[in-house]
Formats: sequence, C-alpha cells, structure tokens
Amino acid sequence: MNFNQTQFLAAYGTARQLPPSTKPEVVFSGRSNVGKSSLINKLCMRKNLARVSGQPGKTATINFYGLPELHLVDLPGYGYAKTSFAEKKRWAELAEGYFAQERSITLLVQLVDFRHPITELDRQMLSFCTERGLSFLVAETKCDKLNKTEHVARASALAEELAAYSFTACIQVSSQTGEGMEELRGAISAALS
Ligand SMILES: Nc1nc2c(ncn2[C@@H]2O[C@H](COP(=O)(O)OP(=O)(O)OP(=O)(O)O)[C@@H](O)[C@H]2O)c(=O)[nH]1
Ligand SMILES: [Mg+2]
Repeated sequence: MNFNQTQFLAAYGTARQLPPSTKPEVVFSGRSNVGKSSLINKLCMRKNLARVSGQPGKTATINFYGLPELHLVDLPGYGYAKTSFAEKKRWAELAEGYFAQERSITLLVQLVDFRHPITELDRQMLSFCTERGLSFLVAETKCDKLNKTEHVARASALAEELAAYSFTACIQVSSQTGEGMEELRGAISAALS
C-alpha cells in the first residue's frame, strides 16, 4: 500500500454530515494531544497532511483521508480538561454519532500516551472497543520522550493497565523518530486482507 499517496478528503463538523462508508475505514482515536494527527502524518510520510498543534483540541472535526484501498479517519480528541461543556457535547455528538452509524470499520487504532497511566476516558474507549468486538490495536505514542530506564518501567506498567482489553497488537510509536511505523503500516495492510 502506498501510504504516501494519501490525500485529504473532507472534514465533518457533525455526524449527520458523514457520508456512508465507501471504503474500509481505519479510525484513529485517543485523547486530545496524544498525537493522532502527527501519527497520521508520519504513517503517510507527509508533513502537513493532518494539522498538528501544541494546543490540545486542534482537531475539532472528523477528518477523512483517502488511499486507493481505504480511508483513514481522524477523530477529534477527547478529555482535554479546559474544553467547555459545549465542546464536550460536540465531541460526544461527533464520536458517538460516528460509532452509532453502520460503518465499515476495519481497524481502530487507539492511541495512548506511553509516558502516563491511561486515563478514565481511555479505559472507557478501550472497554467500548472490547465490548463491541471491534478489531483494534493500541499505539503507544511519544515513546521517544523517555530514557531507557523509564522506558522499561512504563512498558511493563502499561502492559498491566491494558491487560483487560482485547486488542490485537500493541505498538510503541514515535512520530518524531518513526519508531513503530513499519509495524503499524503492516498491521493496517493485514487488517484489509
Ligand atoms: N516527542 C513527540 N512529540 C509528539 C509525538 N506525537 C505528537 N507529538 C506532539 O504532541 C502535540 C500534539 O500532537 P497532535 O498530533 O496534534 O495530537 P492530536 O492527538 O491530533 O491532538 P488533537 O487534534 O487535539 O486531538 C504536538 O506538539 C506534537 O508535535 C511523538 O511521537 N513524539
Ligand atoms: Mg489532531
């Protein structure tokens, strides 16, 4: 699959606007600022395909990116503390609206920050994926930010935090160094076949 041919397709501000699935969808979910947009850029070997920002809550729409074989779906991030009630409602409408539809979700990539314990909202999302029987994998982001000792400690702690959920793979990734990208591309290709 030629990930570098990915093109931006559209941004949707409400779930109602979403067109029916026309291709298998690979969905990226995770809390605000965890690195979803950065991961999509690195995965596709592109600098500015998805908007990245140090300010959480950058992606406030559901963004679709197209490859010949599939669509990549960038969901807005959840759980940013300073988000207003109205914005939280908007997130819920978008994300819940997306999952309430009959969509051909081939794979969900759940991003969690490698450095920190998973949050309550991460757990809710992981439970949702597990209960719904979605095929999903966990991408542990920003793994470049830890030294070797911290890395080992977090890897085993995170394995315990994630033990209750039925994901198919767990991949340490970095959008800085590119770590884990080949594995992630392989998992996406495998999910399609
Ligand atoms: N060091 C490091 N920084 C990263 C990595 N991934 C993302 N970042 C940084 O984290 C910040 C947020 O990244 P985004 O990709 O915008 O995060 P997002 O999940 O799309 O955020 P929302 O759109 O708000 O939901 C940016 O400053 C990125 O440069 C990574 O793997 N390593
Ligand atoms: Mg984003």
